[in-house]
Amino acid sequence: MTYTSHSSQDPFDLARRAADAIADASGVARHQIAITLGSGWKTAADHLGETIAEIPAHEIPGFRASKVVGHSGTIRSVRMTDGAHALVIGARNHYYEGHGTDAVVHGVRTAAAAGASVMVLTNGAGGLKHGWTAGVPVLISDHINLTAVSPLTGATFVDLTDLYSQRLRDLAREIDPSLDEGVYAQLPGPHYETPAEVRMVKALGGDIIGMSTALEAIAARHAGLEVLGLSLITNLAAGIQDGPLSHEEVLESGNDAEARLGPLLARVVRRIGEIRS
Ligand code: 8IG
Repeated sequence: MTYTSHSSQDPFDLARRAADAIADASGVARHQIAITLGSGWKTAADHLGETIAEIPAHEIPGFRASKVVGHSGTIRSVRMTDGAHALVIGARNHYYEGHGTDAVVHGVRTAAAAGASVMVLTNGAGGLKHGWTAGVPVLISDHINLTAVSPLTGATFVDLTDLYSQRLRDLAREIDPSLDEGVYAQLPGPHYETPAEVRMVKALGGDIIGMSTALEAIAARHAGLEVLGLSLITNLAAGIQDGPLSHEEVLESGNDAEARLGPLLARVVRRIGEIRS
């Protein structure tokens, strides 16, 4: 790290500037925990506490409003009941948007620069495990990165054992013992899978299919963050469910599940805060 020359193009430098802009706009110097909101999780953060500031993503260096319907496009600073601050990132960049992996993991790097030690990554995803239905939240236990890229460059041989923290999964299950878990497979998208590809992922050991979280988790670990991954199963993956997949359907089951997700997320995040302090 000390040998790197930091130009203004440096992604870590950009994350530092984003964190400074968030601190300026919110008046909150440090955010202890950060949460990225995926499809279906949009209103879940409303239960966390008092929103101190809500900033349009495009006003913060390196962020852009997501083009995906169902993503809020803002960065929020929320004060929780215990006094800790949560950074709620409602502006995710997906790999399929074509801006490269640095854009994809900018939120995670900004979270680390803002002082966070825990990164909660949420998403909407397709489910492959027998017995799962649309609208059920599950914990991510591990991942298979099928994008063929890494957000890291150079000799950054980061260890990914226990990437999705066992400690945080245990804690989430103390709150909701019914939470199942599974292996998240990230594909580049933006198209959904063919039924044959879904069978492939299943054969490889994947239980959840999505387009966002594995790359972010890798960058989070590299940045020193402890990761909790939560997927909302918004649809059964192609070939597992009857009939074709539609984004509208995905949004709909997200909306239906939000009543359960909000309290769940709030209780998990607060509990993480209690354990930390
Ligand atoms: I929401 O079935 C959502 N995102 N790759 N497959 C992939 N991504 C998804 C899916 C799905 N559902």
